[in-house]
Amino acid sequence: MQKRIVVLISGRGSNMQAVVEAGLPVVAVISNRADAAGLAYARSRGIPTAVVAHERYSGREAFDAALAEEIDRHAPDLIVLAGFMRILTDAFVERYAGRMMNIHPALLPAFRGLNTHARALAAGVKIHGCTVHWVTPALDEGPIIIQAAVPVCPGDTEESLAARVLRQEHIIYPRAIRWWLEGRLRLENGVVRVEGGEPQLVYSDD
Ligand code: NHR
Ligand code: GAR
Repeated sequence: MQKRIVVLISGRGSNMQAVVEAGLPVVAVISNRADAAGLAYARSRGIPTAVVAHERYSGREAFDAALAEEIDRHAPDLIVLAGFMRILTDAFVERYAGRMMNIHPALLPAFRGLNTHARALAAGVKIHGCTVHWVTPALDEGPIIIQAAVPVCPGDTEESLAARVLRQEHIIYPRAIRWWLEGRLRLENGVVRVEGGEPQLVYSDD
């Protein structure tokens, strides 16, 4: 039977757009912000959208309960966090255990959390990138599915570095989701393997 993917966004939604344009079965896009630009793109593609506005709820538990209710209306097999900016409670993550992915704009386990590009520049790292991982209760610590590495170049700004990383995000996120769809992702002792042995690392200086 056809698998169903729900994507959670908070803003621009370019990763969601890359997933949709890859032909993956996105059945709904949900945002915690009514003004998220990505909602207009989803609507233009005829994909059902919903807003669960976090500021209307008294706390994280209440927000997550409302979010779960909206997600479950679409009966997804996979939940894809794509620039989703709210930390999720343990109970929410456990409800969707093994069924929720995130893309993080750094080479985990370096630079968990926010403002990753500014922190990478401040640290003087020469290599940076992005990571698709399974979501676990511990923030940005779930099993790594695929990473893309890019150089940090002399004269880079937060914006130029973010743009170089984002181009790779748009490549590796659809690839990771496609592996899941094909039933090729395995977890062995907390480490993700892809059946068929395709590389789980991409290097690029584009
Ligand atoms: N939730 C859990 N439990 N585990 C993860 O691995 C999660 C998660 C929720 C989101 C994405 C993550 C990222 O890729 C993600 C992974 C938001 C924050 C954050 O601090 C941190 C990491 C991520 C997403 N959010 C602030 C908060 O108080 C709000 C910031 C804002 O609204 O701009 O929730 O980076
Ligand atoms: C992406 O770079 C994504 O990795 C990052 O935000 C951007 C969202 O862009 N995610 C986070 O920082 C999660 N905390 P998009 O809305 O165009 O996909």
